[in-house]
Amino acid sequence: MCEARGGVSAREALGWTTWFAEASVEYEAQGLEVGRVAVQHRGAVDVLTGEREVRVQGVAAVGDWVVLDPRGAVQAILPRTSAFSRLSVSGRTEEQVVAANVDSVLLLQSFGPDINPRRLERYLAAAWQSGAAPVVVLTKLDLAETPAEDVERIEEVALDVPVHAVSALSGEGLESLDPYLAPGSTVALLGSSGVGKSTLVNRLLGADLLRTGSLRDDGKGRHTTVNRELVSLPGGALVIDTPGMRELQLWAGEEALEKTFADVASLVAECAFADCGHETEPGCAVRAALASGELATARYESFRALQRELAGLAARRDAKAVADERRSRRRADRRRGRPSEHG
Ligand SMILES: Nc1nc2c(ncn2[C@@H]2O[C@H](COP(=O)(O)OP(=O)(O)O)[C@@H](O)[C@H]2O)c(=O)[nH]1
Ligand SMILES: [Mg+2]
Ligand SMILES: [Zn+2]
Repeated sequence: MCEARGGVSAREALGWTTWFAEASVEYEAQGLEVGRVAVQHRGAVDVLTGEREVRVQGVAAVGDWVVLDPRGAVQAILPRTSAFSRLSVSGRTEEQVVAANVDSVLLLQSFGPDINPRRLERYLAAAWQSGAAPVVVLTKLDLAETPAEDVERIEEVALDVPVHAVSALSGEGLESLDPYLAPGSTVALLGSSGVGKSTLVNRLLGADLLRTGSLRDDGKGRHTTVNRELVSLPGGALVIDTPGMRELQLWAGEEALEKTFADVASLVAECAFADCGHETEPGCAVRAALASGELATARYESFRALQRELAGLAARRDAKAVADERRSRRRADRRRGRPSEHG
């Protein structure tokens, strides 16, 4: 491995840590090359090894560390430290990893009509599920008409998650992102199309590397980012830009929801009955908080809706697991030349 400035190896500059070194010992002993996925294509990925960039066959997420086989294909994906995922848009009950091995996930909304606490709750749930630290970034501060009120509305649902207001145009507030951009750390930018993800990356890069949407006549950003891509900033951090998502269907569990709604969860814990349905039971802390206005009705309804969504997801995952199991048993029976006993 070639040494770059300050004793940081070319691989460390890509976010390599002892976690990945330990996970790849066996592969490296076989002389196999390891690299980090920078861009995802259909059935192929662009991999940075620190010495070169290669396009190889295989499926992996941006940010993944992968082992390359000698023919130039992905042989293995090293265990992830974190992964921001969504329910696949294919219609199948599958996880789609949007960004892997990320330290912080920056959840972007732009000031003005894009400010949406309900959408943020959804992104926060996905962020808590990822294992990376969530951070909220409100963009286009230069266009904000009521910045203080917008920040307040968002802080109400962000709870202890930090909220930063920035403008990629004027540069205002950008220094507040410095703590997440330490050398070797990876941040992923997530949010609807047009919130200014690519513009922010370009600003941090100090160069117009990523395509951004020029304003259309209707004032909305165009959908321009087609690939998820990982770029290194001059300061040594790695940033994953993602294409805007029209909607984020959750791939998450109950724990992520409880972190997102820690305020609701602590009320639930105060209910007199452990299995309180928050409907008619006496001593219900949730109903009391709704009545006093301590808990906003819209937030509680949002919590219930996401809870139902995740319960539906869990049921679909269970059903799929059963179907998969039955299919693989049938295949094994066929291999043994026996008529299937499993329907
Ligand atoms: N006024 C203003 N416009 C911005 C800012 N950041 C991005 N934009 C504009 O918003 C549009 C969408 O930006 P883009 O970076 O492509 O959004 P993305 O889809 O999230 O990557 C473009 O026209 C940008 O010029 C900002 O801080 N201030
Ligand atoms: Mg973009
Ligand atoms: Zn209750």
